[in-house]
Amino acid sequence: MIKKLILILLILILSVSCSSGKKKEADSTDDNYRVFYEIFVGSFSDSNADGIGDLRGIINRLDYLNDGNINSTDSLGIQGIWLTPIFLSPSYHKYDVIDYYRIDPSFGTQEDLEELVNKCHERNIIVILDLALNHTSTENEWFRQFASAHQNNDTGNPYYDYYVYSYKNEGSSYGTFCDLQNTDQTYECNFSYDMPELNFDNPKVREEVLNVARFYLDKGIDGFRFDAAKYVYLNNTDASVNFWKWYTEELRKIKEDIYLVGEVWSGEGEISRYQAEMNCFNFAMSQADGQIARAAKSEEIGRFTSYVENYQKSLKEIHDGTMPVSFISNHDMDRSAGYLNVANGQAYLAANLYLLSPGSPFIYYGEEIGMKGSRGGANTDANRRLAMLWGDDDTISDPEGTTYELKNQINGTVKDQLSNKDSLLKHYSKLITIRVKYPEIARGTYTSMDIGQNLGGFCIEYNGEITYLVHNNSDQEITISTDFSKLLESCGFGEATLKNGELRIGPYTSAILK
Ligand code: ACG
Repeated sequence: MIKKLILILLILILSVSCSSGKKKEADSTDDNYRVFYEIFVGSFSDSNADGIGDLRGIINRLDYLNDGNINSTDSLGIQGIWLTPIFLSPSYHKYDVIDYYRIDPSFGTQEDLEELVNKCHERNIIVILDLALNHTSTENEWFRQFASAHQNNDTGNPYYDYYVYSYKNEGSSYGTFCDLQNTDQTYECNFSYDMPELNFDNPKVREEVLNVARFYLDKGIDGFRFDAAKYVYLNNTDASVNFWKWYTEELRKIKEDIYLVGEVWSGEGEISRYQAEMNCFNFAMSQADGQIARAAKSEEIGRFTSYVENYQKSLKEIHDGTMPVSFISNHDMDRSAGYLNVANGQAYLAANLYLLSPGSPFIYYGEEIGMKGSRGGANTDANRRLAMLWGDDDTISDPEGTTYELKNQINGTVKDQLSNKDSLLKHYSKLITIRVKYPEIARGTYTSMDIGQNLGGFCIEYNGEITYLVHNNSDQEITISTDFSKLLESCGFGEATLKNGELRIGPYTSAILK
């Protein structure tokens, strides 16, 4: 009996001491103003030792992505995941789909997807799928039927009009056409001969693509990234936009709060045409010559802040519900650690510039550890999609065709960075915690402030309150006299302090103030 009592007492003492650390707090975000994380599925984490990343690998890494505690410093805290295509496909990138209703066996099963989605929802992470609907694989049953119908002149075959075709002698005023074997016809193939383009004038094709989305929404998927959105009617923006208007309206009827983001990789004028229907990636922010990198490399900060202000304003004019979608890089781009220095702090400020900004920013997997990878002389996209550098026993390996050398990875692995409190990874984790703590960062109205020297920032208005955000985009500490009354947070390569009306702000560092 006494032994039992001692045991109970011991358990009580232990549980009290365990809960006396930092309080576990869940993220209560209930809208789509979230931080997303793009996972190139085949390169992220491998659960079955075949070297290829898979859905179960992602499930195994959920604690790394978001352990359910917004204060956790060992977890990133992302609130949404974009999975690059996961359906049956002959390629490693899977943008050419054979069957939209089958998960590629190298990635797992429908049950794995359901489990992943359920486990994500338990942690308040939403999941969006990449829908490459503009084209399929030539191995897709729809295309096989289409090809055979044309070869046999079987115009009664229901698949005869599933793809865009033309006659060889007619030529085309737009796009690329490939010869359809054993016929006098060609089919539209803008990306590759084995990626034929669907015919969206055909109501049956429209019904097919709607059914695909419906199927995955029924499984609990929260939204989609639309691949190659401007190609559905290439060089006919009116027709393309009309298609997306119809499609997104249908999807919203199924799920009102769906998260939709279109990939319209063009100049801002063309992108803006699509933004009345859905969010669109803001390409002007991305890559070496984009807004983020230029500001992080100490170019005039005022140019960046006015850009953010004007972009938000212009979006509000197009459609109030559409949000900015900032990012530095994705799987089609050279990784940012190739042009933003991690060791001197530039990469820290770059993270501030897009994660402390309005809307729903996207982090490309590996960005948070300064992973490198660029097309290089071999000119291959595989180098931009290298195996995640876990630094543990993950059996993930690089995709086929990779030529990038491991010795170039100078910024360390996840394991290295988790044990270094000043690492880029810890910085990303802290930034997301701050973003969740101050809802005005994602949702407020930004007005640019020009403070002078290399200090620039915003006055953010939200629910009748004002918060200030200041960035130092130089490699020097800056001190100024100010009227700010309180320093709420600082984050970056250095520290910030506010004393007796004097704001000191470290190199490549940002401050949130009242
Ligand atoms: C998507 C996917 C991509 C995928 C496909 C095909 C489409 O993300 O992984 O490729 O399913 C174009 C398309 C995009 C497409 C990329 C790869 N991305 O628009 O939809 O190609 C210019 C053009 C863009 C072009 C871009 C890159 O305008 O249309 O993207 O170049 O080629 C400034 C300008 C901007 C200009 C850029 C760059 O920003 O404003 O207009 O963009 O500079 O110069 C899949 C595989 C690939 C494979 C392919 C066949 O992933 O590896 O190669 O299939």
